[in-house]
Amino acid sequence: MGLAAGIIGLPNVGKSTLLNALCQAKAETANYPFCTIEKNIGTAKVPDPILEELKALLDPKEAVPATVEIVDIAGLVPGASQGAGLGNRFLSEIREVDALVHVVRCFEDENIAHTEGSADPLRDVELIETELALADLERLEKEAERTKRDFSPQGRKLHAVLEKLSSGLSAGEAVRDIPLSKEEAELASPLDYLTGKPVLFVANIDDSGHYKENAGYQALCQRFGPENVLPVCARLEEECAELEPDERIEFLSQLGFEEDALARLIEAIFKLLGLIRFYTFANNKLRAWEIPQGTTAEIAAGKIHSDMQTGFIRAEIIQLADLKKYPSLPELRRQGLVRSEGREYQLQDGELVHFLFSGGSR
Ligand SMILES: Nc1nc2c(ncn2[C@@H]2O[C@H](COP(=O)(O)OP(=O)(O)OP(=O)(O)O)[C@@H](O)[C@H]2O)c(=O)[nH]1
Ligand SMILES: [Mg+2]
Repeated sequence: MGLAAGIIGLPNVGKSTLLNALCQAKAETANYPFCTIEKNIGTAKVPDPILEELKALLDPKEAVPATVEIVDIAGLVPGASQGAGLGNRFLSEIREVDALVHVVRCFEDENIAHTEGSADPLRDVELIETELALADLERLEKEAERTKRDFSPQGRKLHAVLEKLSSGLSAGEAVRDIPLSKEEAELASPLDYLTGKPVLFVANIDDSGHYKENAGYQALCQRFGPENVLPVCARLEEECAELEPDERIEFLSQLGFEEDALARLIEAIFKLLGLIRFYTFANNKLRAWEIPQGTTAEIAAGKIHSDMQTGFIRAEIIQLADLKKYPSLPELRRQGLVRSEGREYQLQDGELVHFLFSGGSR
């Protein structure tokens, strides 16, 4: 599996419902806590305006979007760090993912049980964050114990960073919010800590479509910043997940939804994971590929086929803006708009790439 985002939150808040909406998956959802025990894994197609533009220019037989892996993890409850509700196992599943999508119940529905009695978005977030922080503190203690006899200069530096993380966490900060120098981050690997992973909040709102007036959504925005909170009505999105994209948008707009919340969310998860896209066009097939930012051309070629990595010669790079002016490869070449790059070149988001490798080109 490549980079993956994990859906976390209290039990019965709509995590599996959201996975089904995002990935057209068939995870079991039910109106009782701990419906999910075994994690569900899905793949979401990343909506992509550049792919659409390339499709219009190149007229391929097939166009395949990039994807992102999403894992729906069992609900956490207070005490999870001490093993409550199978907490330890679920926490270790959270440890395996690279970013967190934290679902917060902001919908009113007296028929849907809430493990804490009633929904209170900020308190609910804090319950989860406290469990994650406690698990991190435990890990920090183990790490400090394991390395306590390392008196080398590196060892001393590591002790100092662990101390810094530990006092930050004890004061209620998440590891991701504790400023670390590059050297400190390399020593302590903050991404290995649950509160060190990048996070996005999903306000699961009711199906009225008026999310701006939803008090829970507003409270989350005020606390975490509107750029980090996305409103979605998971149940409604799940219901229309199997419609054709155009029908879905029309259905939602009739209900008063002004924007495609699901598309915005998938794009936000993609960015949260630090992914970018490059495109290939070969054998009449246009395809978007997801790679971590900073991936070299050689490694990117290997994503398509291992032979292309081992036999890598060079990558020819075309920009969408140039393709719009000259929509044919020979013409682009004549205009000097096909750039050649070697194996160490780091691909940039949105580039159309043609790989040359011993034994072929693609
Ligand atoms: N009214 C309303 N109900 C919802 C919404 N989203 C989910 N639900 C309902 O809430 C219940 C729980 O949903 P799930 O998706 O199973 O919740 P979960 O967070 O995966 O729960 P666990 O796996 O038990 O932790 C189901 O009955 C859903 O239909 C929503 O936006 N509005
Ligand atoms: Mg579930």
